[in-house]
Amino acid sequence: PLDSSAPAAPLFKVNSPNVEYTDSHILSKYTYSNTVVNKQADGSMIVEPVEQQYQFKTERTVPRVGLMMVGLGGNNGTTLTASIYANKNNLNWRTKSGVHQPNYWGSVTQASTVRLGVDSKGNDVYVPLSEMMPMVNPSDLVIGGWDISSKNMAESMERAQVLEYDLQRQVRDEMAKITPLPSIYYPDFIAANQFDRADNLIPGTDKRAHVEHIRKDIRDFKAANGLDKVVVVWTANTERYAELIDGVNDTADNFLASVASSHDEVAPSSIFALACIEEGVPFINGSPQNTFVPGLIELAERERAFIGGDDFKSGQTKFKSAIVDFLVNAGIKPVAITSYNHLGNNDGKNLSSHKQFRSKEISKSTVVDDMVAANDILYKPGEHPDHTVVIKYVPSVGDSKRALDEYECDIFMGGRQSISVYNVCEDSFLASPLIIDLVVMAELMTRIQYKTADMAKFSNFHSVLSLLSYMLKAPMVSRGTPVVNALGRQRSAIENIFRACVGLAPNNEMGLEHKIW
Ligand code: NAI
Ligand code: DG6
Repeated sequence: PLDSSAPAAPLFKVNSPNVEYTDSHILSKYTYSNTVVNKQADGSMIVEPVEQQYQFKTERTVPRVGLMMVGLGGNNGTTLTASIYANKNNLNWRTKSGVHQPNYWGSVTQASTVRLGVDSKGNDVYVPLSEMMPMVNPSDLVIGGWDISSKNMAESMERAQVLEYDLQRQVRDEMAKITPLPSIYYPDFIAANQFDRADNLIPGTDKRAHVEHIRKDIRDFKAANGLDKVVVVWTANTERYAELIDGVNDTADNFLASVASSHDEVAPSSIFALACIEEGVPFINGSPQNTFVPGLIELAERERAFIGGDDFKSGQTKFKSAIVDFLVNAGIKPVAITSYNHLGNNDGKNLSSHKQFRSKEISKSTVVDDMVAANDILYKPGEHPDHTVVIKYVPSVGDSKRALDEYECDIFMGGRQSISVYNVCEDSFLASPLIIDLVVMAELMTRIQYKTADMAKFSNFHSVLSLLSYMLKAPMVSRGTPVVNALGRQRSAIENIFRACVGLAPNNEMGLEHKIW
């Protein structure tokens, strides 16, 4: 008989003296090659290739995982929950264009492949990214969470107007069984126009008591569903920025004291993050606000808890982080990027309020900084393209967001190139697969450890999960680390770290075998 606790057989096994598969772990020895550049006073550079030995240890058994979403009853929460149910039960639904099957398209872990290597004839061999490492199957996620709106998930799904009616009809009974847990509402943090839906609230104003309430919710959910692990994702409304105040949220201890005194500048999202840090549960912020004030980041590092953020990178920004990378690397100089958005869902309604819009404007505007800074032939130090972001609420387009971008570029010999992009997409269909990737990868990171030659024992990766950058508009990185926004580089990081964990060299595009006699 099959042992149900044994890890599933991998699609491929690496045959190398540097890799060992035990019943419980994949162990790899890996040489990390880097290039250290020392700039000299005269402007010249001394460049040294350096190598460091690493060991990686990955737990092979995939645990039973719960996903708890804050904002469960919103467009993303309901779309994702119903879609997972549809995938799990292989539901088909009919529209005027025919019969549709469920899929996980838009998820980099579930619907993309990576080039594993070449076969004996030199042909590329691709495997699903999800097969590179032992990962959670999204259809196995147990879903729960919180919302300030008391509607059950069937009612919320209907309110969202995202999924086709024939699919809604089929998942309705299952969705109706889930009602979000009451949540934390500090009215000042989200738009006043959200007041009407706030009828499912944890009582009181004691912020420390709110943390304890959320911690208990997580423990209860875990116990009730027999879960090994939980990951929490904030997909609730965009909040305004919390003011950064010395003595209030600048250090871990000051932040904890501010929670204890229920300081006004502690946001609901920061309460959730704190509860997760204290429970040792990964917390990911899918919205743009500064949930992770400096004191909270310091606390996560102190507790060695995993955090990630900020703001799902779904349509316009994902495109921008690919096209600007392409333009600048092609030697073309974007001088102005002008981005208009209009959308008619509840996210758009909340963002029609200035302070919440401002949070989104910041996260949407920082995405080209590293690409511009990388090319000092095109840009003088400190020079930056004009970058404008406009968001308007137009109820009649619902979840189908319209994004219009103009890239104005300087080209050869004083020429000009204007590229205009019109992107129409249902926002929740783009964001939902990102939530899957964030959960699948965050959970996986809890099972990978590393060790260098001078370390006595294995350690987890850094608390700030910068590997999640591909899915996030304003990627959070550990202190002193440069932010990478370029989409291609972000994806390479995922692919190559997974390769390292199974003892494979990074993918390169040299293709030497095809370029020599
Ligand atoms: P939504 O407005 O439909 O859903 C948000 C839900 O959060 C609502 O049901 C609301 O009642 C609930 N909520 C508000 N405050 C809460 C709190 N303190 N605790 C629990 N629940 C609370 O919005 P949608 O479209 O689902 O987006 C969610 C978030 O994701 C927004 O902040 C949005 O800006 C962000 N986002 C969405 C993207 C997309 O493509 N859909 C992409 C990038 C970010
Ligand atoms: C208007 O842009 C509303 C926002 O919530 C966005 O739809 C969302 O952040 C996705 O933005 P992007 O730039 O990743 O498509």
